[in-house]
Amino acid sequence: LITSRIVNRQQLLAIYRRMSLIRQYEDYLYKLFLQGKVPGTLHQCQGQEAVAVGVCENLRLDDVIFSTHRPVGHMLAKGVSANSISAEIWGKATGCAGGKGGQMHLVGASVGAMPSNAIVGANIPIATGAALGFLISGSDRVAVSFFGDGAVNIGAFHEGINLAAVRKAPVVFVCENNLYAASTHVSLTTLIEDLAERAAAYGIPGETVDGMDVLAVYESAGIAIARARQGDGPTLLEYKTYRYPGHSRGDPGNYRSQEEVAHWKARDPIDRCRAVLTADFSCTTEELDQVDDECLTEIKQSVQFAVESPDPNPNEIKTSVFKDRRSVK
Ligand SMILES: Cc1ncc(C[n+]2csc(CCOP(=O)(O)OP(=O)(O)O)c2C)c(N)n1
Repeated sequence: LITSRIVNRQQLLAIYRRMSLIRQYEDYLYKLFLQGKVPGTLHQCQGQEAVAVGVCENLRLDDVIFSTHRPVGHMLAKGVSANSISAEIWGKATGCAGGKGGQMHLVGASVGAMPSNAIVGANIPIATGAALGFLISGSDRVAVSFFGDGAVNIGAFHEGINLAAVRKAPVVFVCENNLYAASTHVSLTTLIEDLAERAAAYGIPGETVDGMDVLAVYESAGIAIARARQGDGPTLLEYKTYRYPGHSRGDPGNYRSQEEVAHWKARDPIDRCRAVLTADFSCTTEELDQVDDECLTEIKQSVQFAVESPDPNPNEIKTSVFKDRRSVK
């Protein structure tokens, strides 16, 4: 079997579980959002699960990821608990950023999920900096920067990747090309179709991969991460993917045709993973449905935990906030 060359049954089931957790988390929160129960807006990642999970399944706990304004998938994939994510979204003291960050500022430092950064492209040089730190300290840890197609024309993209390239920093650049930066189609801002071609400009390897196929993501990311770990420097990976919902919850996504959305949904990464598990590893529908049920229970419990958690203490409003030392008496 081709599949068993890449993963065994247990590994693919773990991958399926993570993807199911992410999809159902996002769907459940959207349901609550429509009921007016979620504070703030949400940037959701349904459709993009295979990228987050396929990449993170190759990482060690002490490797680090840097995420974006669309962080839930990356966080759950790296092992941040649903409880701490939900509590953060509800602005509670038990949240992963103490309730001060909200949905765009998730973090899980103990599992290597660095604070997500909502400034487009900003995490690229930050990930490079972390990787340079690993290099200088002689560790074999790896950093991963996730960003969208909207980041590839930001100055920080060029500076960050070039610096990583010349210093052979152990970092993997993961572009989630979901075709749109908010409502702007990628073809309006970038004239090349495969964004990974940009890698040639920095003298590093680049690869464009089907981001709706978790096994293709897992395999390609595995090669890039191993390369970085063994001292061969960075790789630019581009995953062609699609976000099913609009950019944020106020966006119905009407700039996309129904045919286009249907085309991508027909290649759904979770359906495809189920099909492989069934065909190649003889998983039953009941077995996979049970995994889905367990994930949903975990998600519902996390929301319950968030709702019942205490608000942050107002006296702590200034803790963990950057202070300009010149103004501190
Ligand atoms: C530097 C900067 N410019 C603009 C914005 C506003 N903004 C937030 S998300 C976004 C679109 C980002 O698109 P992309 O990078 O492709 O990621 P996606 O939303 O598709 O996941 C924009 C323009 C921002 N946060 N930062």
